[in-house]
Amino acid sequence: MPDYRLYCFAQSGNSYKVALMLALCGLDWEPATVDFFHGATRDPEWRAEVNAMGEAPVLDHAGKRLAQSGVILTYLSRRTGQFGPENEDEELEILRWFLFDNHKFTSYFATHRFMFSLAGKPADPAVLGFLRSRIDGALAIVEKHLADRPFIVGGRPTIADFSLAGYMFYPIAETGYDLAASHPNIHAWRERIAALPGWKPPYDLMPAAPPAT
Ligand SMILES: N[C@@H](CCC(=O)N[C@@H](CS)C(=O)NCC(=O)O)C(=O)O
Repeated sequence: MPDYRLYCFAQSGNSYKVALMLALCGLDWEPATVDFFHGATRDPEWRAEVNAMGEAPVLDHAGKRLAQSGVILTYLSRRTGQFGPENEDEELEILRWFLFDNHKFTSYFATHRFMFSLAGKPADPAVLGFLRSRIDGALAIVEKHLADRPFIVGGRPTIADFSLAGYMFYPIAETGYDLAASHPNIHAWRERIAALPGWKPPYDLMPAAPPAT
């Protein structure tokens, strides 16, 4: 049995953050697919047994069960000694970007993508418009940050990159964002991440959940 078990699904960029870390660290892991589009994370039994917060990803390792991608990334970097901070300043900087990512970057980008292409029903244009305005603001902040540095923290790839990049590798038809055309620094950064040994895109790392019906 593999050392790590990740409750995940390929459409989940939050899961991809962790799957990518597991792959880049060369760890022995297996996915446990979450049937997200048919309500798995809202099922009271799933919440009681797997994650009371009703979210993927969840990682099982050595008798521990961990949720929240930022917590899991921190745990894995501590366990492996890879992609973590080298001092307290970097630790705080990574935490700062995790919080920004979870609140402003991933959250709006993922919600927009879900409504835009995955929900299985037409989205309200006003809601999409609002989300796009929030996303554009967050993308601009990351674009500027990456203007004069190769990675988010410390000049080398860290778990901060894997958090922020969670939704950066999905097809344009899914996200509605052509980042290569609109955000050259973000595009160059994701190319640097994609060049890391062991990198794979989300649909090659995790099984897809059956789509909404
Ligand atoms: N902050 C959480 C977000 C996790 C999250 O929102 N996961 C989505 C899938 S990508 C989910 O399970 N959502 C369930 C729901 O909102 O009902 C993390 O970083 O792990």
